[in-house]
Amino acid sequence: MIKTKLCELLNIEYPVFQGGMAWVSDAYLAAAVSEAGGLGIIAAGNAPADYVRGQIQKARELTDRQIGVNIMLMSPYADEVAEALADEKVSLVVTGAGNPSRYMARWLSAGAKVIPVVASSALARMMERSGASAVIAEGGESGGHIGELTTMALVPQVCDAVTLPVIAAGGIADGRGVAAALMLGACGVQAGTRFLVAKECTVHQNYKDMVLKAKDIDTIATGKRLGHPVRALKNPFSREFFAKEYDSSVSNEELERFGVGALRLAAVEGDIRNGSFLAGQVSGMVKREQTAKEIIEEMFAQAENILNGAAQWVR
Ligand code: TUI
Repeated sequence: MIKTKLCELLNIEYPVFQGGMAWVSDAYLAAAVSEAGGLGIIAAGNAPADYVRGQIQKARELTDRQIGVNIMLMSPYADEVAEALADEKVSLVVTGAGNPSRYMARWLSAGAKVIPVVASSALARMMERSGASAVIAEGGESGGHIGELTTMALVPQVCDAVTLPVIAAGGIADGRGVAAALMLGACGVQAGTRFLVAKECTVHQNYKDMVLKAKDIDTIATGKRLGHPVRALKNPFSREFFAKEYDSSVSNEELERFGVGALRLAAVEGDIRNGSFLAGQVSGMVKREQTAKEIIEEMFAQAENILNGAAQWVR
């Protein structure tokens, strides 16, 4: 059994978070992951507060276990979602894609634990001072909005920068990734792409099939020119975005407009040409649709095996 301080902090059996994926991580997936002993997370993404409230209520009907909610700070609805999370007494708030300082006091006074995603040790330190319970150090191998550093470089530096528990994210899809993350100093992991193909995940089947068929080199990071790089599977949409980005005759406004609605097209419509299929570099090693329980149990059995065998290398 693998037990870390994250298990105690959050009263979970396995130190694993299911990543809050916009348009993908709904109440059904989050409840399945929490029921399986991990920490399920609902993603607010770019949705308004009413949608988020609905998902929280649904999740509370599906499970008595704790569920987190991920607030995407670049969302135009971030203010109203932040207030809704306090109002709904969400016990665990995960933040992404920005600095959540302006909301921290409100969430903490509502009794929430706050676990921000950080892409640098500077933000990790700031979050420690602001009262975060832990931080998620997410490397650029991950799907979706990404920072500059890789997981391998970021996690140990964040571990050195703070005394808080650190959760590693980006590039982790199986027990090897879990074991490696623990060796880097993390006390848990967050996985998105692997849970995207969970049987309980309600995303369009075409999205799952694209991940299941992907090879190691099948993701691409676009949007660097706009200041918010995003990793997605290669398809006509992401290739065209990439081409436009390097075309100086295309304005930033035109580029922004081109991306609007593409996440919904991928997740809801399964539009394999025009959708933006956010997924991590580990897509190439995600080969099977399994239940959330199977995914977690397999990941941690493998990690335990590896860690048990590791002493063979030490003389
Ligand atoms: O947030 C994510 N991944 C996401 S959000 C998302 S929705 C979206 N849609 C279209 C365009 C952009 C986003 C899809 N995937 N991951 C967490 C994450 N947070 N990765 C990197 C960061 C981050 C970056 C900078 C967190 C904090 C930060 O701080 C900046 C600052 O102001 O200090």
